[in-house]
Amino acid sequence: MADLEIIGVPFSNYVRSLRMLCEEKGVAYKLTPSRPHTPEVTAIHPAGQIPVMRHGDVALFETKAIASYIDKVFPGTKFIPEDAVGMAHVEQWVSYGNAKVDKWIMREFVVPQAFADKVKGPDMTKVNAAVPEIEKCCTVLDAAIAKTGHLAGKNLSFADMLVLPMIVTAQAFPLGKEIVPKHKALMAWAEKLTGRASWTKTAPPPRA
Ligand SMILES: N[C@@H](CCC(=O)N[C@@H](CS)C(=O)NCC(=O)O)C(=O)O
Repeated sequence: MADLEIIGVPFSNYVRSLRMLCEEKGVAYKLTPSRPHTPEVTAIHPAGQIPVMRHGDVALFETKAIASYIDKVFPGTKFIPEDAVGMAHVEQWVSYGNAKVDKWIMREFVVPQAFADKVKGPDMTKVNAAVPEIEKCCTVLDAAIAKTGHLAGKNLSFADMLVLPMIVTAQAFPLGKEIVPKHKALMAWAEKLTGRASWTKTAPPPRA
């Protein structure tokens, strides 16, 4: 079988989610650490976002589409179930992760702080406005996880792998460190999953 290539910088949460899936399935892959909007990325993603993927003649963009492809094409444990309900639950939590968790934690909270103007500092009006929304996300995730220990059904799925990096990243910032630990099931889930080899093996190198 052709080599699987995941294209995108290792500190992207979405890149990490796909790498976790490969590690969990035991799928060998090559990581090409390209930034968004570079030629090798725009050749595949019309909006220049990472991650993108190549596998033989197949080129794909959008994390969930890539994950579905990898999970179906390669042997090993399925992290997106094949039954209708199981599959829909994974889809549901991936959509929620993208629409709400990524929006409020990454776009409205982490990015304004991590990439703040060095002189002016972060736009704390924007950051503070995200706080109640992050609280809501954590409450929703906590309630779902409290039922089975995972987001979708009782087993580890790609939905867990998509959301985990976002929840961990939130805690790298003081307000996130206050909010997330108030949610006990969510914290226990994060602690358990960050102990897995799929997490430790996909740690990005320290930023230069
Ligand atoms: N919906 C996309 C989102 C991917 C995404 O937001 N990637 C970020 C890096 S983590 C990116 O490429 N940002 C640059 C941009 O949006 O222009 C997916 O699921 O793959």
